Amino acid sequence: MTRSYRVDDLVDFNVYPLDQTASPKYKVALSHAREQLQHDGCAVIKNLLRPTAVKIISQEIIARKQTTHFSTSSMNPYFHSTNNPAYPNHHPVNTFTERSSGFIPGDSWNSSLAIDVLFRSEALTAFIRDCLETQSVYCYADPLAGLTANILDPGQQFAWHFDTNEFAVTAMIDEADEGGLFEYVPMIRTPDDESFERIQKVLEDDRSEVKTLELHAGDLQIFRGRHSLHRVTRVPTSSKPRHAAIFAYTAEPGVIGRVERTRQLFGRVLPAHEEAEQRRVRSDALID
Ligand SMILES: O=C(O)CCC(=O)C(=O)O
Ligand SMILES: [Fe+2]
Repeated sequence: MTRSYRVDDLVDFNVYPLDQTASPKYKVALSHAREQLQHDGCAVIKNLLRPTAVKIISQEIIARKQTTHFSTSSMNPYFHSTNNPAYPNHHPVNTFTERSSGFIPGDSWNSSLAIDVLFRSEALTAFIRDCLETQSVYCYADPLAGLTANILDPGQQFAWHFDTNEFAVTAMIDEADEGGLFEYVPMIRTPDDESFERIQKVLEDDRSEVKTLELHAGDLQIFRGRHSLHRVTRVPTSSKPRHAAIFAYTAEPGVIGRVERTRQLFGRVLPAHEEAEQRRVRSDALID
């Protein structure tokens, strides 16, 4: 399928010259993002998308909204919904919160769409690598979870959780009028420390470590979601829906999500998930 858009149709290279890494404007944007990421694992690139790109991607999302998989469930931060007797009751593994939001899956898009052009753009991926100060940034190879739109219809929320993939990039497309806020606790766990006690406090509504992000339509958020607990607060029934494009990246190439989590998020698995389960490619040993 031919591409109908180029990255510079979607990102104004006069403002963010992703193609000119030696330019002063690029360097300013880069150092600002790096500072934010070093500080708390989260950076916002304001108005990265042209207003026309926001409109186009909004239409692409709305046109595929009927393919959203909504799966209301009570889940722990690791996306499990059943009690685990190996852990006590007042423990993150056995603390369950409502998740009612849904995803438009990766196989709803095609390469002619603006959302797909942006996700797979070498210029954007290179900028993200630069921001994260690593060479290891690969588009998440999962055919359903790599490129998604997160949908919160009125009344819905996305519970506290950790991501499977190391980095996520969110392009805010349609904001809620109220609620639908992204909240996070920066770097609450590390590959060697699950931090169950601090996590339990957050799940019990201790707000002392919680940050709320200002994210508006056209902004891009770069986020280390594997180590920072995060959620999207409820969109009230009086609000319009919240739609965000989610670009998932991994530190290793070829990573595919687990069968159980895929079934829960998307209601189905593809042969690629079954195969990957046999030969798991993972970059850490965190519980999930
Ligand atoms: O919609 C968002 O802002 C973030 C969603 C999220 O945390 C996720 O998709 O894992
Ligand atoms: Fe997440």
